[in-house]
Amino acid sequence: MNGWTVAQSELDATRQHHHETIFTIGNGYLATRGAFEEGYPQDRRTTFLHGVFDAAPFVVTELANAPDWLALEILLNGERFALSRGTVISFARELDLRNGVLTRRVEWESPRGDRATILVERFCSLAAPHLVCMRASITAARASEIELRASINGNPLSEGAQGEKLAHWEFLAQGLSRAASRDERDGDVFLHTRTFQSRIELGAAMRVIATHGKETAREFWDARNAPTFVLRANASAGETVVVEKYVSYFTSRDVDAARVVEAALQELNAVTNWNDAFRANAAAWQVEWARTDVVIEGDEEAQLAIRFNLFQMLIAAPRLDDRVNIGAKTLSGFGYRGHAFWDTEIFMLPLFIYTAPHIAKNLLNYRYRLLNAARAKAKANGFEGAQFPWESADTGEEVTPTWIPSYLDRSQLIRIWTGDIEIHISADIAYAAHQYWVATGDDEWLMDKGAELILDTAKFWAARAEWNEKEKRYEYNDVIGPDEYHDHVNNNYYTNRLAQWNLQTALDVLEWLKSHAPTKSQQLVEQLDLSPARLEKWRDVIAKIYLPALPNGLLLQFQDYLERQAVDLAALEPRTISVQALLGIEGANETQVLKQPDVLMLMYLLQNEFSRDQVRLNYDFYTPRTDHTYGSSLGPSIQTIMACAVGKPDDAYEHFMRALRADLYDVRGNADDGIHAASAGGTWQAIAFGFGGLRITREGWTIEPRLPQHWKRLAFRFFYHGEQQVVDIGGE
Ligand code: IFM
Repeated sequence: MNGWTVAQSELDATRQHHHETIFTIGNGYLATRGAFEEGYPQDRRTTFLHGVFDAAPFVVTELANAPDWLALEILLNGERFALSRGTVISFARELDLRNGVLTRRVEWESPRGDRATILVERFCSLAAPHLVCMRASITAARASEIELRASINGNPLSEGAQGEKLAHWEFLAQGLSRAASRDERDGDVFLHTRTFQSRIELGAAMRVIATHGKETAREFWDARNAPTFVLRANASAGETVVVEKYVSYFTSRDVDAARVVEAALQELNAVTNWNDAFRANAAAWQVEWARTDVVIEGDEEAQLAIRFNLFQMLIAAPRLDDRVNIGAKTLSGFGYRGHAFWDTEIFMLPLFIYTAPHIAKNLLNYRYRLLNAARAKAKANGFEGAQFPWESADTGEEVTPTWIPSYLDRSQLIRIWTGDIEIHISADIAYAAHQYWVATGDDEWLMDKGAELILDTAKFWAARAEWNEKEKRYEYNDVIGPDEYHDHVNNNYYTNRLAQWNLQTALDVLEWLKSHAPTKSQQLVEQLDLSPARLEKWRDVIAKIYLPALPNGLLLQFQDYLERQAVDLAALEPRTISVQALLGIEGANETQVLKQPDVLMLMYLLQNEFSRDQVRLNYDFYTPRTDHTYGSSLGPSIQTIMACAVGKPDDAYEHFMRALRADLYDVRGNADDGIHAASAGGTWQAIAFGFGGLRITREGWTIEPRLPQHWKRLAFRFFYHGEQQVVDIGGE
């Protein structure tokens, strides 16, 4: 095991969709699932481009599955290669995390008995993000005619939760463009297409070159919406025919709509050969890993798995675009339709804040750009300020489906409440903006954007607070906290405390602005109407917000949590489904079982405010009440950090491995839908803030290592105020 290679050694059709997810490759502009080039029954072949959304039933909008660059048919003496036909003599697939290259080697015998070894490599260039590259090498056992049909399929379908298909692309044009300097037969092809509702235009261009083997014929098939190059070669026994396929994408999000095809064709002109394209890609990856890699010695599984999770984050991270976010399933599947949640700010963003602040800034700018939509949401609900949507896509309006068909019975609709009442996301975003500032010292960003975001979310919280005259306190009632097993609850501790934090931080930031950027401060005071009376109201809410807790320091999940029914989770074992699936939505709601423990989550976010004893008390209380294995995939990484904080390294390791394995081993049985991005991002936090015991303040940083016993070394890097810091625990 070299710690960098995710490998599959057998074809397993029952795990097809899971494998497609984990063999996703990408470059932060686009990503492609690990479907086979030649196709396979029921495959979910997708390429998603950041920001390319289109309207869809129920889910409002979804990432439109983009024209498919994988399409490659291979014919051996006229017989079409397919893993579902003939005999698969051997099969091996490897994803090299160091450089994002996915390789598949298959020995195949056709139904008529011809044999060939087929090797296909592909990558999405990190150096040239509009470019994707593929190389197929075919070695036939006897003298054979080998034919390759390389296409761009302009009509890929999206797939709904129950397999229903949806088309997003309207064909505009296609053709052959002949590059004057090259052989007459060698033109590039292009496809021009447009999404139906969002009217995003896309130009894709393809170049196909045979680099080894004698090409005997080459044709352009002008099949509508599937422009295809066909290459034929006669190969002697054991001779390898090599064909390279390069595809580039540009959309009207990147360049003027009139230029998408031209830009895609130009991109291809920059390609010289496979080795150069590969080298540039590998060099770009080296830069990424120099910032992001985590070294774990003494635990091969954890070493590979942490890199896999980081890789998934790196291929989803928008490096060049601050108008997009990372969906809860990255760009790796249909799950959640590309929508972004609080998963970004609380689970993924810290990784970028500390290892690639420029990416963190892009992600935060996305929220800043969509402040007006958040203001509109607040206003529509009768509040002032900015209320961010629970699910967000391209416009910043709320895109949480209100009703969705039941998984069990499609004729029944289920009401989804999160878009209406899971309001903590506004404070989560403010928290992330502040965290970015603390870690980077990027005062300019705070002045230009962050302050406005923190102040306007505070305005929302003050407006949303309900005064309870009888109790003489402010409350947030009828909400859903991070723990979604309980909805329509009153005074969720996490929500109330983070709202209070948001209000206090807004006051602090305003003070800071007054002394560091008085003009900006004055401008924001006027623009957001931050009158003395309004600020007084903020102080009043801060002082009188209800934070349900017991005198001994136990923080209450929500107001009447202790009146819910206690459940002995051990008594429900063995089980392979969540408590909610077992007891039903209503049933789980009536119990104390948590999908994830908000209180511990909050203690992590505001860690300087709680004593170790209080953390331990809450940890011991909530841990046995949490559905760790089948509940929220977001929980385990944070649970790791809290287990480290209370000195339980064995528990910490168990939760950490649960997070690390979420997708690699499909722990929850839903990795088919895409990567659990929050879990993947959270694993870095578990390393840094859990096992590393890293603590960051505006004054500096400290570490308090708490490694699992069998780990011999843990090393990682992070940026603090622009300087890269190295943590190497147990190293020389
Ligand atoms: O944001 C999460 C939420 O906390 C639990 N349900 C899934 C969402 C997307 O990952």
